[in-house]
Amino acid sequence: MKRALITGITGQDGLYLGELLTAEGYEVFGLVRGQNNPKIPLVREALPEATLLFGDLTDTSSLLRVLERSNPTEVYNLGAISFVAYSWENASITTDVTAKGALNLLEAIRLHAGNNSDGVRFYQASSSEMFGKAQEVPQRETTLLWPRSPYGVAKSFAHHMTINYRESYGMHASSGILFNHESPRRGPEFVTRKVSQAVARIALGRQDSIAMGNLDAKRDWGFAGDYVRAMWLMLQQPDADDYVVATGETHSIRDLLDVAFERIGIDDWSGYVRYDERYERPAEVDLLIGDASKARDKLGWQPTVGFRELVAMMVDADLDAERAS
Ligand code: NDP
Ligand code: GDR
Repeated sequence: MKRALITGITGQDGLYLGELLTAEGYEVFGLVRGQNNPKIPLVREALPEATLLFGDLTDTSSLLRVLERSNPTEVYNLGAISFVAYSWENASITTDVTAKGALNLLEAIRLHAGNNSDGVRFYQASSSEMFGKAQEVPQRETTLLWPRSPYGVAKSFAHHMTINYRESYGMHASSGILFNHESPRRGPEFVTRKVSQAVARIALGRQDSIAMGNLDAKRDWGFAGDYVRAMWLMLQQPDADDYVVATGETHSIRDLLDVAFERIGIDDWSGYVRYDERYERPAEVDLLIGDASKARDKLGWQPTVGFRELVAMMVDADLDAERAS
């Protein structure tokens, strides 16, 4: 039986990946931090067969202990401080977790596996935020990285460190450069979920308006359930590599508002959306659109959920949740 260790199992992607790996017959282990993590019941409900092990990406000895206990054939490093806006206010801890945490895990795997370090396959959750001030449209694996936030800088460090461990020690270490991916499980701080939750509450008369920042930024949004399959496919290849995972379509925050409000029968949302400069960022990433042709050709991966369908799925899920609360 294959054994997988997932860091960040309490997050959006961790839950979808855990479900995929369980369905593929893996024994799943998840790293959970904190002495009383409030998301444990959620993980236990979605992944009743998974074994949860306690540790923290900033504590290498805890990672070594978790590796010994799980003895994984595949390690997926999804753990990170992942909210870009937060990373300016907390640049140092973002660097400790999102950048150095990846190095701690790579090093722990090397120490754990000894001469057999190519026997443990490693996935690093890299990000389109690394492209930042995009130097090419669309962005591909070879596009120059120009991160615009402490989060993007931290992810760029982890991306290069993953490549370095592959080249230095022959580790089967792959980096997935994933563009934004969303779902009803998305954290409420991210713009898609913030909008879907607010729109559901507006539809039910429980909220009057929503405060937003820059509506002109454009993102390549896909469905998280599709994207975790790409992670798994990367680790099934004979050789480790780096892949862009994206839909190849880009939409502005205005487009997101159009589709979300349309779902509740509102064509003109201007009276419901307020500008609030607190949601502006010190440096913005204006345009992201990915070229996933390498993932399509080498992994046979392609997205199954389009933008409109994704937004409708999220608004519908939040309407159900609001009605049930
Ligand atoms: P989430 O923010 O939903 O999940 C992040 C996870 O990291 C949580 O499980 C969190 O645990 C965990 N974590 C935070 N700090 C630590 C720590 N010190 N030690 C161990 N674990 C920690 O992110 P997503 O699921 O959306 O994303 C998964 C990964 O993919 C992240 O690395 C993210 O940066 C990256 N990514 C995401 C994209 C997206 O669009 N979703 C796109 C590209 C990359 P806790 O619940 O305890 O806080
Ligand atoms: P992002 O996602 O920064 O792309 O990072 P987020 O949804 O936070 O922002 C997307 C864009 O929306 C603009 N925006 C707002 N954003 C939020 N959160 N709240 C608002 O009110 C608001 N108004 C406008 C932002 O300025 C931005 O341009 C996500 C995370 O999952 C990262 O971890 C991941 O690596 C990248 O996607 C790819």
